[in-house]
Amino acid sequence: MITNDDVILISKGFGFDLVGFAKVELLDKEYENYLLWIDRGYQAGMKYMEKNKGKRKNVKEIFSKGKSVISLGLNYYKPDLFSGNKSNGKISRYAWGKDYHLIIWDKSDQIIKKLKEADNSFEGISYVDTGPLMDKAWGVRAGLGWQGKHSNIINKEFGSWFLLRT
Ligand code: B12
Repeated sequence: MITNDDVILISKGFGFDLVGFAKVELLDKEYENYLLWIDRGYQAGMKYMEKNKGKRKNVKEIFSKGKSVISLGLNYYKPDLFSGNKSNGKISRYAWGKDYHLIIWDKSDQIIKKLKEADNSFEGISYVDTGPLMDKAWGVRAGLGWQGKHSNIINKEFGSWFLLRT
């Protein structure tokens, strides 16, 4: 049987800095706030944020066998500064390297493969932005940190300079 320690060890082996676990439950308060957010039109042109409401509330609608949500954080902070040349635009640090989706997809596919090798009965699916999953809400429930006023998760060690994989 896979233990939390196995998941932590394997995930950290693939470079994730934060690993947390939450029980699969309905998102209640978070879901109500998401509905308020939509009602107020904060999604602006992001039409995809209005879709699949049921799945956002109930992860079992995405993966019915799921018992736990694993939340992973990957630190992307780099101390380098912007050039200071006013003719250059500024690009957010998370976008300085290769597309993070590709990097994280690859790592998490490999993590799932390793967990399956350790215990053939292990089943899991993972998302990075691509599905109707409330990554921040799950990250908070999994103990990765708290939601700051800027709405991202802040962790005592890494601040909010990390990307989430759920
Ligand atoms: C849509 C989206 C955006 C949108 C909207 C941002 C937003 N506030 O949601 C835009 C394009 C602006 C954006 C920008 C950025 N994003 Co973005 N984005 C997402 C995405 C795809 C969905 C987020 C979501 O569900 N929003 C819905 C709202 C409802 O969620 P929320 O803001 O957390 O709302 C909660 C509370 O704020 C509160 N609340 C909200 N509204 C209201 C209203 C009322 C009345 C009340 C009482 C409460 C309340 O309750 C809500 C539920 O808990 C996630 C990936 C994912 N699938 O989760 C990445 C994600 C959140 N983004 C991320 C990042 C890194 C960024 C940027 C920093 C990138 C950059 N450098 O530009 C910026 C940060 C901007 C900011 N301050 O939010 C990371 C955050 C990692 C972390 N440490 O938390 C994520 C998780 C992607 C990832 N895989 O790592 N993003």
